[in-house]
Amino acid sequence: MLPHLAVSRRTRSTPFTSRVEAAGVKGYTVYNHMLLATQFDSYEADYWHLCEHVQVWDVSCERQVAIVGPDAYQLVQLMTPRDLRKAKVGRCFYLPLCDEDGRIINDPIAIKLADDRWWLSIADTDVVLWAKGLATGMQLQVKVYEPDVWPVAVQGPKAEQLMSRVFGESVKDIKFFGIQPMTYQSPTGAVVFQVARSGWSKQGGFEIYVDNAIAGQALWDELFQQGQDLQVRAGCPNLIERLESGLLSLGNDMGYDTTPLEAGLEQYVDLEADVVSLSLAALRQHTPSKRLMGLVLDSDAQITDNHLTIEQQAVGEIRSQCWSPKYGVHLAFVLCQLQPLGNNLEVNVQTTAGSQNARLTELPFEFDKLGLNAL
Ligand code: THG
Repeated sequence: MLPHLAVSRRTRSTPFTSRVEAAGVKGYTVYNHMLLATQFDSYEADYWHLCEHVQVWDVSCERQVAIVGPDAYQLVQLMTPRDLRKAKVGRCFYLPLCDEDGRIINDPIAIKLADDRWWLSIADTDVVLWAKGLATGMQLQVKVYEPDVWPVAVQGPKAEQLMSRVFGESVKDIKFFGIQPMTYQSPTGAVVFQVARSGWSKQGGFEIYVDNAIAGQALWDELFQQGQDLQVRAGCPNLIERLESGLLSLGNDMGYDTTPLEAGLEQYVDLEADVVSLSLAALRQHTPSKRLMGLVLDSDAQITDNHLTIEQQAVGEIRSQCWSPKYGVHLAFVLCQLQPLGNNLEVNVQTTAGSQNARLTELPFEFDKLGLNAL
């Protein structure tokens, strides 16, 4: 018998769990102490459907850490090395959160809802505890809590078409990483949800921050009714799609063992900014010893070992990997040790067909430059 996940109150369900199960979910992971679907059909079938149609994802596990009060900006800025002084209300920001050594604690999407109200839409670590500790220790005037908000993502090339049927044409005016309140006419009356153009795929789409479970369930059902002819399906973040798109997964690809400069997130670090941030002093002094890179293995043999070697010497490890049906190669995110690696871009990977050569490259993958064409 396959091991199964025992679900209890600790492995929190969501308002959509019964619907996800009715849609035939095949696997779960636990993320922020909450259920997250990993698979409905095969990874590959889920992938092709996501790239061609539209999916509705229960991403309730992207919990919100609300930071509310006159010192809200100060606390968010303390937690991130990204300069947020010019952040505007109604915008989302991808942020590394880093500790005093510059190590990554989380990589949320921060949402500025008002000057004194931020949400951090977090990845899988307990940011609320750290944020509360900082607020108490620094005597900041803020409330820090996890509100009951259950994000629903609508992803895929037909997402805009489906969303405009449910929320009206004006949903099309939301720009990438913009967020605005949108009205949904639920069977029990009008409700307003924050809607952003974002999501953990590069197929286009939106995220709806559901803060009313009953209306949210009606919205879920409405998305499926309105999307029938668009072949809408329940889905979830997809391993293949996110590797092809270069989206990092905290705890897999980077985390407490990496700084944003090692994880390739330097574009979200403002070393020169004159702001009060816990990690900036350490990051200014920091010389990276590792680098998260892409790996292309032109073979369909299975990878049997996570180590990358050059002449038997370990130079890095595979953090996430998949078979890309679009490019006909294995793709991986690998954490390389810069000292033994040097300038080498050719490494060995152990597979069921023996030791094979693989190429290292910068992330995100540039398939054109790699000479890889979609099959
Ligand atoms: N949506 C919401 N919350 C989340 C995620 C999400 N919380 C957890 C996790 N995902 C956080 N991690 C990421 C990682 C990448 C992106 C979003 C969240 C992302 N990156 C784009 C990119 O890399 O191209 C854009 C970044 C930018 O231009 O600023 O979208 O998915 N609500």
